[in-house]
Amino acid sequence: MANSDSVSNGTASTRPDLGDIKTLEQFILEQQDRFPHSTGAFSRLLRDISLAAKIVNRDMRKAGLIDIYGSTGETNVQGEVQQKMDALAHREFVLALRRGGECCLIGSEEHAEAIPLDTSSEGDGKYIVLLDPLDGSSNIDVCVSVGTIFSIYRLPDEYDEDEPDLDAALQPGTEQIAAGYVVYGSSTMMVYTTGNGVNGFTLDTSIGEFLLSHPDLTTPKTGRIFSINAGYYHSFEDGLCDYLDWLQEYDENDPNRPAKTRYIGSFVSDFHRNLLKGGIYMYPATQSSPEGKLRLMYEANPMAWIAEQAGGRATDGHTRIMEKSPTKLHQRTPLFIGSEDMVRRAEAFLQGDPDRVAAGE
Ligand code: FDP
Repeated sequence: MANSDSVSNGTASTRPDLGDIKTLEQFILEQQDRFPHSTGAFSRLLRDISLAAKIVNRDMRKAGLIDIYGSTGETNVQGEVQQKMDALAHREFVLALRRGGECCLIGSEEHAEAIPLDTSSEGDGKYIVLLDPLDGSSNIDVCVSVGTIFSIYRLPDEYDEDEPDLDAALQPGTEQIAAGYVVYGSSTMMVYTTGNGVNGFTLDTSIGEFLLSHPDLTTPKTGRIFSINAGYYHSFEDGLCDYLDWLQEYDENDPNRPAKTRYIGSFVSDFHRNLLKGGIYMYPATQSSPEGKLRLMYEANPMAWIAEQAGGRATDGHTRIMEKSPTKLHQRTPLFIGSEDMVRRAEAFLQGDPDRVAAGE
């Protein structure tokens, strides 16, 4: 965005005028115009998602003032304590998608089964949305950034949109038609891809619009940041411990070592920072989470596609994330995601062949 707010003497001095800004909605419509037979249904679906994100953002900004901190006293399908904001965010996204009518099936971290939506009145109901309504929610009560992750699939032809079953949602990540996230941080940003690059939009709360602020986002090929919960070090496999040791070694020929640890414990926020600055986020198998902790369908797949579209890489250490065949909605996977060279090197260590990637290249 040309002429965006510049900061001088500690104050925002210029504001973009109308000629410089592009709203998310305008951007989506421009993209839609590229497809002559488009019905607009997909554009409306993205609008519904962005509307829910704005409402979640509004509620979250008031979290300390109204009674939405803390847990609901329930556990979700994964056995994790459900926060009030988890439940609220889930409800807002389901409501927005139900009202919009373009989505026939929702899979949410906060619901054991996929949720079929009545598509008889509004919209075409041709889309499936999988989402983590509020990722990193254990951080909410302490004012740390959290996020929403979403992944969109088309309902395969063999399914009826009036009675879609869960199997319709069990598609590999390569079948996604859009993927994105919203980070509710120092500012609120929505980042998404439809397979044609990655674009980021910052919420201007004064006008209630997401504005294009990060067009054609790309991630550095390598970086200096690694994000992992090192508290589990003793339960990591040897190859991973070796990689972590390697990252922390000093090498006069490698400006990226020793690397820096940055771990918020909020996947969206850790991913977003690494995407912009260059780095790797890792959540491997551990003793307590032998299949990894993150969910394949609504955490790993959408972020994997964004990473790849930005020039990065995402694997479980052996297999490309987007090629994994899902067998259940809440399936977990180990995840190594971020700058291409860093993920490749992690894979080389995990596969017992660290010299495959030459040091310092
Ligand atoms: P949370 O449980 O707070 O929702 O996806 C789950 C997640 O957070 C990620 O956002 C985060 O990176 C990870 O779990 C943190 O797990 P650890 O506390 O085990 O590090």
